[in-house]
Amino acid sequence: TKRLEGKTVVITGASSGIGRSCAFEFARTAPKNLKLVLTARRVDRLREIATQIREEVGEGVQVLPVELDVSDPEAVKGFVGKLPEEFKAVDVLVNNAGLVKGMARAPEIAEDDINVMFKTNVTGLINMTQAVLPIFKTRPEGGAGDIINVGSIAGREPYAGGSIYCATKAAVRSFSDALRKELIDTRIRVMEVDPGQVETEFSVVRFYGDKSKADAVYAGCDPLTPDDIAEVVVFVAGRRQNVVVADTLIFPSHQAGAGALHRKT
Ligand code: NDP
Ligand code: 8X3
Repeated sequence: TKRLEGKTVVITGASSGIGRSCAFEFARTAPKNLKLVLTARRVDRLREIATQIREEVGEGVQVLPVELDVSDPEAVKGFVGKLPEEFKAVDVLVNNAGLVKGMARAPEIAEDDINVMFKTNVTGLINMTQAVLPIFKTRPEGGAGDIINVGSIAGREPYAGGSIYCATKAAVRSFSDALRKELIDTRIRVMEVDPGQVETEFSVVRFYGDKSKADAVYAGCDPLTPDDIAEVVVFVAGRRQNVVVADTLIFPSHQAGAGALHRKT
């Protein structure tokens, strides 16, 4: 869509899965004039993605890979200041970086896992939002720009073995809903995209690198692909400025809730 032309889009967690797909989908949708700031900890991967995007859509999209750990508050505070001048006028922030660790139940949940989930999925997302909002607020009518937060079905329907992850995604939901109210007198849009089951590195990370445990999550299922979610993210960003797709929930056809999965045997 032409509406995205000329925009500067920042994506967190762009090195894999949904964030990576969002980078490609924005580039495909606005191949003539777009600036993409791709962030994650694995900057080598971001560089490869930048090359692949250039090969696919050409030079009309400027891609800047930036190493950023969203769970590091100082790094996030410094992020906007360090952006090259031509990438500073951020229009869209996709808060996608996030992770789950383990399936442990209380009182067996490892402190490190609790902390990393909260400081990435919640504090990281809040800090990124606070880093970018001052740019949005410089624009007319109280400000303009898009915050797109990747939540989860897990934030709406908590499940046993996911208490911390679910709590982090419920926090994303509360923060998004409160922020939308705080910004009601602006043109800043706060939009939440909540996926169900998507096959990415998510489960490999959950099971500490155990690929066979990760594969078992999707056995007998036909999960969403990260591109499916990226299409929704780019769709919401591409609506007319007065249209706020505040909330979305996306399942594959065999899913109807966090624990409601039909498996083919
Ligand atoms: P992936 O594991 O494939 O991707 C996660 C991304 O987050 C990676 O690019 C990773 O980059 C990044 N990330 C993790 N920690 C940090 C950090 N501290 N700082 C910066 N980036 C970080 O999983 P998904 O694509 O599935 O996950 C993306 C989002 O989607 C998450 O918020 C997840 O909770 C959510 N989600 C996923 C679902 C699913 O079923 N897959 C369903 C619902 C929601 P790097 O390691 O290079 O830093
Ligand atoms: C990921 C969905 O239900 O596997 O956010 O936790 S779930």
